[in-house]
Amino acid sequence: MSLSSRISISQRVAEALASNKGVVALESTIITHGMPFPQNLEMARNVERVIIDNGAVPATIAIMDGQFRVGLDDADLERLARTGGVAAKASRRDVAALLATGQIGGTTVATTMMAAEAAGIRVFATGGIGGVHRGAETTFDISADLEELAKTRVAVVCAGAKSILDIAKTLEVLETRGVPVLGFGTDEFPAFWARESGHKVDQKVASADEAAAIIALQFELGLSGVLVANPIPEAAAMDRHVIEGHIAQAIKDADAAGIGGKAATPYLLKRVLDLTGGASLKANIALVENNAAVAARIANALAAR
Ligand code: PSU
Ligand code: MN
Repeated sequence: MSLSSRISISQRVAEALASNKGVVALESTIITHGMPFPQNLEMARNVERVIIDNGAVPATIAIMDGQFRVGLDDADLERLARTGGVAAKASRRDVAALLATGQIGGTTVATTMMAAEAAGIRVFATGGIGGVHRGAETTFDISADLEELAKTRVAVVCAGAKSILDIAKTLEVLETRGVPVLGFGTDEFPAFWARESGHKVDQKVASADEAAAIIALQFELGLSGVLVANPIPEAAAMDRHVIEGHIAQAIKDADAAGIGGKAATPYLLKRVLDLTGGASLKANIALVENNAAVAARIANALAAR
């Protein structure tokens, strides 16, 4: 029993995997729920372009027409981007229902990892992962992304975690679940829009080759996924204290509006976007492109081993 009966891999991605080329998986909740149209479509296309420019093959993943689609073509990318928040936000618990009913779903980090592993893709680029929400001691809101990192052998390149989350608790859970966190060129765990969070990573890596060596051994030993934390480029980074103020406001607004559960992350992202007058969206796009470039280099280094 496995996911393979419900996975449809595009020809381009299948050929790349068969010839041992670097392949980078991309999630699609960031397209459906993370950004408004048309910026989401533009971002999705640009990120694929960055991966190609760095010598690897992109594989955007989504649930469509009763299948996990691995490697969307441009028409499906546009269909997904236009569907936006009307699509389901597909977490692990939603998979069977969405596949059985043929609904369209943007895959989160967790479900994108599931499909990537099943397809034989070892590297995945995203913006930020889900984690432990602030107040989780009463709400129990801890993203399924952390569980998936603990059991699925895929390396996820992200810009750390947004401080809409409790970063200290997120790092604690990653430690408990045995997930290594590699800082790409840094020993500081980045906070998505800002390069610093005040928290350290377990291991700093100086290059894609160094990251690939650890990732390859982690998978060979059958241990878990790996989180690669890659800070937002200096030029695009936002002031940590300014963004903190907006996040505090957004969390207050979410509480007042009674927003929780799977709606929490999309609501907070949208609220921060409004409060920063769109600046947070520009930074978000820049960091995703930066992660795609690093993921492509790591995927190529893994393929060359
Ligand atoms: N962070 C972002 N944009 C996003 C997400 C996270 O900046 O779109 C999405 C990712 O798909 C992530 C998901 O896997 O939110 C986590 O949601 P939850 O906290 O409900 O598990
Ligand atoms: Mn949640």
